[in-house]
Amino acid sequence: RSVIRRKVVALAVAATLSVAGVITIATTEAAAAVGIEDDGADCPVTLPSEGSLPTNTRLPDPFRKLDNTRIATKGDWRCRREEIKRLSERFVYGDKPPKPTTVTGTVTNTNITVNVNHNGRSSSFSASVSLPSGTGPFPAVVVYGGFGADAAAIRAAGAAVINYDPYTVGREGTPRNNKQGAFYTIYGNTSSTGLLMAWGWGVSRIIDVIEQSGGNILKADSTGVTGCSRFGKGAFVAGVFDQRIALTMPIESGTAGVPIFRGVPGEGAQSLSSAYGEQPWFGDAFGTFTGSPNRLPVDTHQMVAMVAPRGLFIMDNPHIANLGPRSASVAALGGAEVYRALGAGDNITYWSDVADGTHCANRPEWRTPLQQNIQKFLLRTGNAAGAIRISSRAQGNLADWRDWTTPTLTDSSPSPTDTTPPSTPGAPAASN
Ligand code: MCU
Repeated sequence: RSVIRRKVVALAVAATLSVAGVITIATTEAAAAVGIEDDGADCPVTLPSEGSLPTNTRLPDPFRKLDNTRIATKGDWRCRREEIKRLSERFVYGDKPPKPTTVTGTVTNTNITVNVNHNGRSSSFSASVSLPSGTGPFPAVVVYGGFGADAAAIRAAGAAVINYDPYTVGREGTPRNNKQGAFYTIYGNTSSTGLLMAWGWGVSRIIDVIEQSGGNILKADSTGVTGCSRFGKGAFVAGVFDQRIALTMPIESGTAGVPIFRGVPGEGAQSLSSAYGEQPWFGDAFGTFTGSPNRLPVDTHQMVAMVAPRGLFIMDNPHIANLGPRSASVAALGGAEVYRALGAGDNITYWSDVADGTHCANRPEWRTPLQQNIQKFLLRTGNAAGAIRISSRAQGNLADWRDWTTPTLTDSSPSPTDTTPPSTPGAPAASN
C-alpha cells in the first residue's frame, strides 16, 4: 500500500512538471529531495510507548534506529529520518496530517489563495506576494508574519516574498482544547497538534498551490521559509517537516525552536514549561515532558538533521540569554554531524556572531550569507560554503552532549529495510 502511495506521489510530481513544461526533476533521487513533502511515508515505523522511553541525559544518537542498530549507508538515513519524524510528531509537535483530499487555489503576481477540503470540512487562507524585479518564474521565500529575514534583501537576491500570516492557520491565545484557525477548522478544535506544526502545514498547502499553478510566476521546487522569534520556531518546524522546502532560515527562535530541549544548564533560556504554557506552540503531548526532557526520545539536533541535505541557515542572537543561544549552537553542531555524514556539511550555516543585540533586528552580518543561501538553494546559481560562526558570547560544546560518534556512511544502496524509490512509469525522461 505504501509503495503504491509513493508511486502516486511521484506520478503527481511528474504530471505537475509536464503541465508546467519545465522538467527540472531528473532522477528519483532528486525527486525525493525536492518533490515530496514526506519522502519516508512508506517506511515501517513502530513507535515506542511513552512509558517505555529511556532516560538519556545526552542528546539521543541520531544514527541509532529504533531497533537499536546504527545506520550504515547514506540510503539508510531516509527511513531513520522517518523514525525521527514520527517520534517528533508523537511526543513534541503533534501530528502533521498528509496532504488533504483537495487543495486548490491561485497564484497571481500579488497573491496566493489556498482552499482546502477534507472529510467534508473546508477552510481557506491567503498570503500576499511581492515579486522581485526581472522575469519570472521566481523562487520564493515564505516570510512568517512579515517578520523574518530582510524582505528587501530577499527580493534583491532575486526571490519573491510570500507574506504569510500564520495566525490565520493557527491562532494564538486560545486554550489547547479549543484551538482556532484554518488547520483546526479541518482537523478539529481539540486536535492535539500544536501551532508550530499547524503553521507549517499551512506553508505546505501554499507549496501545493504553487505546484499546481503551472509554474509561470513562482517555482514550486524553490521555496524557502523564514521567520523570527515565535515565527522562527515556526519557520524551523515548517522546514523540518516538508522536504519540498529547499531553504529553511529560522531567526532567534528560542525555546520550542532550534535550542536543545535538554538545555544548557544555567543559560537562562525560556523554560520548556514557560514556552508550553505561553501558547499552544508545542503539541499537547509535550506537556508531560516539560519537567523531564531527558525522557524525550528526540532533541532538536535531530530536527536540524531532518532538514539535511537541504539548505539550512540558522540565525541566532548571542546577546539575549532567554533565547538559549548556547543551546541552539549545540543543536546546530549536533545536527551538522548528520549533514557531514550525508556528505552535505556545506549546506548548513549557523551564525550567531553578530554585534547588534536587538531582538529580530535586521543585521548587516546576515545580508551576505542570506543572499548566498538564496543563490545556492533557491536560484541554484551559487555554491557558497556553509559556515558555523558561533559567537564567543554564547558557545555550546557538543562534546558535553553526546556519547555517540559520527559514522562514515557508505554510498551503497539502502539496506533491505529501506524501499528503493519507485520508477515513475509514464514520467518524462530525465533531462540532466
Ligand atoms: C523567542 O520567541 C518568543 C518567546 O518564546 C516568548 O516567550 C516571547 O513572549 O515572545 C518571543 C517572540 O515571539 O517575540 C516576538
